[in-house]
Amino acid sequence: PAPVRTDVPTDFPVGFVWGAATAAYQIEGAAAEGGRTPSIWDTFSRTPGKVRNGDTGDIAADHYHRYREDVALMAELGLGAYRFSLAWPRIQPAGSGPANEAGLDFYDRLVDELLAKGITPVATLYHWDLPQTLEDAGGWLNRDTAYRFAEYATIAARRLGDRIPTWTTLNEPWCSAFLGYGSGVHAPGRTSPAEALTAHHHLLLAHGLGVGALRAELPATAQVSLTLNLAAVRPLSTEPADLDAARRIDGLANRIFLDPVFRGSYPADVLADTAEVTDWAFVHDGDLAEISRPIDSLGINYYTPTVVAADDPEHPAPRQDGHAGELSPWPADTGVRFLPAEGSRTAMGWPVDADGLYELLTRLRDDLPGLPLLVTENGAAYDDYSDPSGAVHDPERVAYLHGHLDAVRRAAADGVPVRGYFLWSLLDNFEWAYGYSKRFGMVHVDFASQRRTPKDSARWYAEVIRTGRLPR
Ligand code: PNW
Repeated sequence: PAPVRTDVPTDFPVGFVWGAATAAYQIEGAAAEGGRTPSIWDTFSRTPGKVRNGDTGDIAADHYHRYREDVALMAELGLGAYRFSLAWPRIQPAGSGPANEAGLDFYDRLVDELLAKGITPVATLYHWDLPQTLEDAGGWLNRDTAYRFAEYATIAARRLGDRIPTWTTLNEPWCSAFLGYGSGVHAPGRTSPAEALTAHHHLLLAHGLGVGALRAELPATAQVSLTLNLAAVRPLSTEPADLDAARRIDGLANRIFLDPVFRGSYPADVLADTAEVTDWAFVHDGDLAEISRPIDSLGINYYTPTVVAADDPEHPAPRQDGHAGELSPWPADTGVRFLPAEGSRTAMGWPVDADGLYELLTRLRDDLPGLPLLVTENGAAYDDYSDPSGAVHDPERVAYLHGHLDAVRRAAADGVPVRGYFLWSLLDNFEWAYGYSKRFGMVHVDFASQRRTPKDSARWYAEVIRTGRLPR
């Protein structure tokens, strides 16, 4: 390869972190090894009809046994950082009480392997795999789960905190609350708007208590963060009714998280919009002070924008968002129609629209001045194809990444303090309710042989990392 010139500026800010992301249940496998107990996703994936083809994470990408090979792959691609999640049921199998040394040992080995290759570990404490024992006690409807989470955070930080510089409490609590308790397409598969809001608040409480627990254990230099899948909400038109639809969804998707975490209060309009669903009595005195403990950065996951319009009274929308047959995840009758953005679709059916990422980043620059941002997930599912030589081609993923990295570059140039980018995902993996039918990896996994093959997108990304530039 041509030597990289260091005398000319790159496209991205100095010190920009180039990474890739995964999550424990989606890649580890070894579901019954090393003292791990079942999580709500083991239970859910075993419930007929919940996951496509009856797929489970029992084996997944077998990362638990192949982590050395996977870290070697990351090093070959030149990754500066690796975002992964810790499995609570590995580290604290009963969901409370004693730590499981064998579980901690696995992450110990993984972290040491990363550090030996010069890759910075970025750990997420909770990427949806709640110990089933805690679900049996009420799961996220039980306030006590938030306190159990803080205990688990303490255990993890005590053992790994000397070597992991960046910690994230929760990944996408919107999905845990509203897909887990609203539409029911994620574990634990419940369908109650009131429960979704209860779970939402207890997840935020867990975040706040978790931040406190982490700060008490970690060195002062450690970074503590939260990852949200904020919606890039775009009204269909500037008609007042469409703008109001956008306000409602912005409230239920974004401000319902950002206001408590960064301002210490729930938005008044969201409380009003959900008044028929709940009286919010689950919010106790002192909770918002806990939830709004300062954090060092915000992680955002972005895939596609959310285009909304006022419901048409002539043609009222059913309680659905275009996901045929699914209940709405929204916790109130929103009176909103969800429309697809223009543009091509990924294999998930999600429209490709990189401007949404630019819009989201600049909005956060304006609303939360000075807060460092990380794109903790961005990427796309596509069917890839291999040629007779065994090479795996994924031109649509390359185009998707190019467009979205350009949006990050533009945002940084326009003053957004965006400090890094984590591609979702390093490996093809268990895509939740879609099982193994959707491939998000830049590295192909043959789930029969567990053979890894970097796709064209991986080579493309490695070159972007090496040069700090997008190809012209
Ligand atoms: C995120 N939605 O999930 C997760 O953090 C990853 O684990 C996942 O593999 C990735 O995005 C791709 O799906 C989401 O329906 C799942 O709005 C569903 C939604 C959003 C994010």
